[in-house]
Amino acid sequence: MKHLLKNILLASYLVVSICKIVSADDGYGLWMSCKKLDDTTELKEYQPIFSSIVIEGQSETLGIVREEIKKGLDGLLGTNLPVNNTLTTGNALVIGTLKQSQLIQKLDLSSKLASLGREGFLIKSTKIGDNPSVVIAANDDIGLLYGTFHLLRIMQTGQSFKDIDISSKPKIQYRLLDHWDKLDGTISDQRGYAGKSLWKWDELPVTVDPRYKDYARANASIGINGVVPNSVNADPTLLKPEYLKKVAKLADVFRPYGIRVFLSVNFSSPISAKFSHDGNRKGGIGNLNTSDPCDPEVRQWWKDKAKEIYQLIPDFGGFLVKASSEGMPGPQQEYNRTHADGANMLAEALAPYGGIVMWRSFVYNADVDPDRSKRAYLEFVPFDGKFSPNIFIQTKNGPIDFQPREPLNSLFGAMPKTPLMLELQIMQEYLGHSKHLVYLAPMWKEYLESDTHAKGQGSTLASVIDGSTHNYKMTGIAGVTNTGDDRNWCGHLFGQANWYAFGRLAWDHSLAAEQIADEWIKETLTRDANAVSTIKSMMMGSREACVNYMTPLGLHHIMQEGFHYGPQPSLDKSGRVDWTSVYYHRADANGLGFDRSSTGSNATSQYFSPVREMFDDVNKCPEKYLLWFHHVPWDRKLQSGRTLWDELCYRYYTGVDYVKEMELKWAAVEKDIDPEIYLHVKEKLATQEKDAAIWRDTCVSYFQKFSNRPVPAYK
Ligand code: GCV
Repeated sequence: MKHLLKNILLASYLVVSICKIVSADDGYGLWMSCKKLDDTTELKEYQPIFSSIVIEGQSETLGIVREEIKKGLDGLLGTNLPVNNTLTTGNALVIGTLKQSQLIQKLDLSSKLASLGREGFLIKSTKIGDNPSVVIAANDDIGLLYGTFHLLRIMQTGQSFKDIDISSKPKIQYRLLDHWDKLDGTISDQRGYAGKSLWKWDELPVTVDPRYKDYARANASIGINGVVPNSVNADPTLLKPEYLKKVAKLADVFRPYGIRVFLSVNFSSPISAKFSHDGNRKGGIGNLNTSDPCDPEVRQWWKDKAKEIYQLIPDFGGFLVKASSEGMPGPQQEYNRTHADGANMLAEALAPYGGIVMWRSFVYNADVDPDRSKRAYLEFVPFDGKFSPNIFIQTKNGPIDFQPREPLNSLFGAMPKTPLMLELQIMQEYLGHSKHLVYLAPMWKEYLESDTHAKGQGSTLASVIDGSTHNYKMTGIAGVTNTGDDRNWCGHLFGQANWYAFGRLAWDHSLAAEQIADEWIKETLTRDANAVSTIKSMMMGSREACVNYMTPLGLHHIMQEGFHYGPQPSLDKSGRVDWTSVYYHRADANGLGFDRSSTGSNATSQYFSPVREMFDDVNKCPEKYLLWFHHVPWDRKLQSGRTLWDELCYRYYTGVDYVKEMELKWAAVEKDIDPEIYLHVKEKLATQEKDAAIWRDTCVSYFQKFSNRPVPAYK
């Protein structure tokens, strides 16, 4: 009897465990799992509208549209909908282009579609005959794919189709993900926070990992249309014929999803390997003894290479270049040539095929200018108008390097004749890697809405990069990706929200960070209204909390050298000052902060008036940038009424408190979250709390040595 009872207990334990395993969510499905809607009101509205799907026409992309809409609708509605080529029943969802669909042609949509370009779409409730229907219409199949994903988003987020009439097209033309992946599968400078690279170069082109398709699908669902698969610290090997065949295979997988492949290239590629002297950073795979951009043989080498690439990849996008930066070769030191000389040479090679160059402005040089933040402006602004029309200058949001908070990079607005492409970082290199929950959309919105005043009030960053301020002929945005081969793609489940938000903002920078969070939570985690609002409240303040427990009030770059995770406000072991924390925070007995005003490095002069005067004046400078632009006395009174020292401590403490609140909020939504995801995030939050406290305690005790004041009590 005892034995029997034991067996029954064991059997029930196994059943429960298996059920848990089956129902558990490992995060692989991202925001696209389209689980059955459990809200009966929504089902009641949606089910009768969609009794069949009609798609006229044939193409690889339309095949994907068929696959996605069927899988999505069946998943959400719990149906098994027919997908037809013609209308047979009433109440259909009709998907088609003007070119291929007779049903769409009859609907008088041509004038609306005329303004939507190749990638835009419309979703509209209408009548076909006497039957109420919904249509997705576009000028091109890729527009239909974007429209399909948007329709599923509408349903996943529980919006109504009553009188729906949506027209959407991207505000920015090139919307890219940049990988920092190396050919050996690691990520440049140990930035692999979500495992190794997705690309298995040794298996390609013979074996094509099915995950490439899932990656393309996820990107297409948020409107990404280009991928740079390799690091800007580019290994020239990728330009060898055998590697280009591998790249071509990736391009074949991505193409029907509307995604083009671009490559990071090493400026010294044309040089023979025997002349290279710093491993892959210095080149080369060619047979020349120079990569001087003014040398006719070098120019020909790039033209031949471009021709070879386009024979394999007819829609190849172009080159991304990190030149004369952090040890990467370039036109300057080696050949005494300019950025324009270098970029124009590559642009000339790509132009016949419609390719572009994304030349990065991430440069700094201790020997030339003691304030690193000024360097890009000094090196690039004089060349405005000297770059060929198919060149972008790709520029990081801030003047230093993806810090938790920086003011806007002064280059934006200052190059009216050269399209600037915005480079954001999704990867959280300086914001807790994949260990911290930090929702980045509020930070990106802060930059996008920053007003450069380049052409008067309203010349926001968004209007610079979408081309409206200076009438740029090309527009672009790139995100350094946080994806890797971890099962859940991003290491931290909430890292997915940043990938998602980047794509959504690249498509439409006017979307609110809160709306994007709302969508992502409903698509990924739960549709329970209370839980959605709790999780949203965690996400929305998480970036400010991170700023507070790492680098409040305009502090920056006080993390451990190299690894960029924990705090290191003191000198490193070498005792070197340049480019270490001590150089950036400048703490002394009088106060704290880097004087970049007109009494200091005068970086403020690089901004347009009245931003320049605002940053320059310690009384007017927004406190979030205070220590970025000013060296401020410890006893100076801030807006809160507290002194600088007290406010600094206050911020460090409230930052950590926010993480504790997130833990409580997460515990409160446990019942609404998949158990595997719940535990995963719970553990990450515990690590975040511990490490945020290390930031606080290390920085407060370090700065206290200079302020020589007690740490105030806040509780
Ligand atoms: C790929 C920072 C990062 C480097 C990165 C560099 C860049 O310095 O720490 O890992 O190099 O930016 O953007 O080129």
